[in-house]
Amino acid sequence: MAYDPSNIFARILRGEIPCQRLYEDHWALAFRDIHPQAPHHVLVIPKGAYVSFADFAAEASAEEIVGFTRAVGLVAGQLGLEAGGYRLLANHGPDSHQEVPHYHVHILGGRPLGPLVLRPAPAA
Ligand code: DGP
Repeated sequence: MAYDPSNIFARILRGEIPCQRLYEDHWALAFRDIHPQAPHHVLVIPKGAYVSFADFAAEASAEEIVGFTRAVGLVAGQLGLEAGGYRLLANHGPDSHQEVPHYHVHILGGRPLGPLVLRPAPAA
């Protein structure tokens, strides 16, 4: 799938749309999810143009992968989530219900999240 530069996170990166920014460095931008599912629900996105995790894992440079991963860890730490714990989630493709085609990691935390529960499969 080709990268669509008009996606909403690309527009946030270009400053065309506001966000509740928590962290930014050379590799990543972190901001609060517009529909929070937990007391802390933050999205961390790479600065580079990658559609999803699969694209990032295959195409990003080692520096980008390290820089981005460190940024995710830094943000989780800055939010004070290390002791209590947090969940990382990245959706890839239609079965995952990925909505925004720019790679992003969700950081979820701030309360006990319970086990990961998915919707049951629709009846055949
Ligand atoms: P996903 O399903 O993994 O693609 O999650 C996309 C998330 O992005 C979803 O939780 C809602 C969030 N989101 C969508 N549009 C915006 C926006 O304009 N601003 C912010 N802050 N979050 C957004």
